[in-house]
Amino acid sequence: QIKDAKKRYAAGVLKYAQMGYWDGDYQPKDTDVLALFRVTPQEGVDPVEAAAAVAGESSTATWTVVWTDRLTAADMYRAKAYKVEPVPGQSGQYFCWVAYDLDLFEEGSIANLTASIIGNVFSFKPLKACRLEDMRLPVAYVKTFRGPPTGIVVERERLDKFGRPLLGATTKPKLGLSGKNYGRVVYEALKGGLDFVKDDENINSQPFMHWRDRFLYCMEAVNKAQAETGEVKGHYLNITAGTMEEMYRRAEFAKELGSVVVMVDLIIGWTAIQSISNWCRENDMLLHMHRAGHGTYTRQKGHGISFRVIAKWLRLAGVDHLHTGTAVGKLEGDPMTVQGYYNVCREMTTKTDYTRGIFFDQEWAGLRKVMPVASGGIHAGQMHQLIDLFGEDVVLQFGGGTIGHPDGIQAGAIANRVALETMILARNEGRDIKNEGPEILIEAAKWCRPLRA
Ligand code: CAP
Ligand code: MG
Repeated sequence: QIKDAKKRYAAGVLKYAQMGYWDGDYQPKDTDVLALFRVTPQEGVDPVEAAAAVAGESSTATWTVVWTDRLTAADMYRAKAYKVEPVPGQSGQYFCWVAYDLDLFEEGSIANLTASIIGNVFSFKPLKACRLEDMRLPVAYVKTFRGPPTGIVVERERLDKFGRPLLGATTKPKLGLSGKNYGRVVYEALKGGLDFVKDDENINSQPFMHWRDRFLYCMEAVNKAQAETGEVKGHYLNITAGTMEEMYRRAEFAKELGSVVVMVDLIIGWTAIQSISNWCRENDMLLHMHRAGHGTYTRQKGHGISFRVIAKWLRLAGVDHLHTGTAVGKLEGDPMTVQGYYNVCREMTTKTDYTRGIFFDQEWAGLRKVMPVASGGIHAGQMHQLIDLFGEDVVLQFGGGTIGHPDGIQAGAIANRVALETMILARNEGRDIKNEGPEILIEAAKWCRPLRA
């Protein structure tokens, strides 16, 4: 591949810069879509040429000049790479900034945006690797999306829960429980003090438990726990299915049963996400987004897409909850980078912050906020760290950390609720929870047996 890229470059085939896809003097317009790529050019490929190639292949270009360019307003439609800088400490990698005219994109369609921005470029021969690090979406474009159907403010009002993170748990084991046993897990966890229980990513409608049974038993558990505790409770009913028609059918049934929330997974695709988001908006339903599969393209630092970009696209597409990582749990994640994802979900203007990986100011233009979800191998003993890192607008989700409690599921939920409320109280009283956290938990464990266990 390297040889071929060199040969093609030498033969003058790869002259994207000359074709007008590089302009070092370009001043991006307020209405431009901006993208920052981390590019690793093949040996012998000039970084500016690589940046121009990215701009070219993600907008109008093909590998050679075509006569039909002259039949369009070609200069306006050509994306422009306008800045290239070596990535500090990473030899052979370059940050490349590219500007796209707004007219290159259809309004309100993530599918259309992504077909350009992550289209051909990621398998392009002159590049060894390519990663989409961040994007600036202009206000004019943001306004063509409807965003989260509910948002944090309205969610808290509907649930009547304020001033603390929400608590959840993923039902375990992931697969194999019958409907009745599954419903018992949900009831125990909600009765013990959780706000939500969650279907796992891979539970849909399998031979051991059909979706209708799951929905019926879960909602029976929700209703019983609500009646007994006097609190609003929910279970994220996973409506992910093989077709859109089937997803709507399951969503309608969830609504009929009185659920406040439905769940889908990132793997259903952008168009399906936007469609179900519209359904949630029309039906006053929260939309919980799990992110199965994201690690296949977000984890490698040199190739793929940063999750901060996925989070931006999902805020536009319109989800209410989004799994955004824990930094302290079982799944990989650097605390600063993960905080950057939380900022994308929760701020009305996401400010440039290089320490958190945010390369552009992003104006959300009134789009509602997304409630981030911390999940994956966390437990009550980390409560101080989680609150210190993520604040109070977050769902803290302890699956194994509830259902794995030695004294049972209700005890697990009590331990989490007591740890949470104790920590919020301590923080509100001005205690330094980051450093005194373990001590605060030990104090509460003196009077709370489930927490002690
Ligand atoms: C968590 C979880 C979630 C992960 C996904 C699991 O269970 O249900 O799928 O949180 O990761 O299957 O691992 P535990 P993320 O609480 O028992 O670990 O939230 O980062 O997308
Ligand atoms: Mg899971």
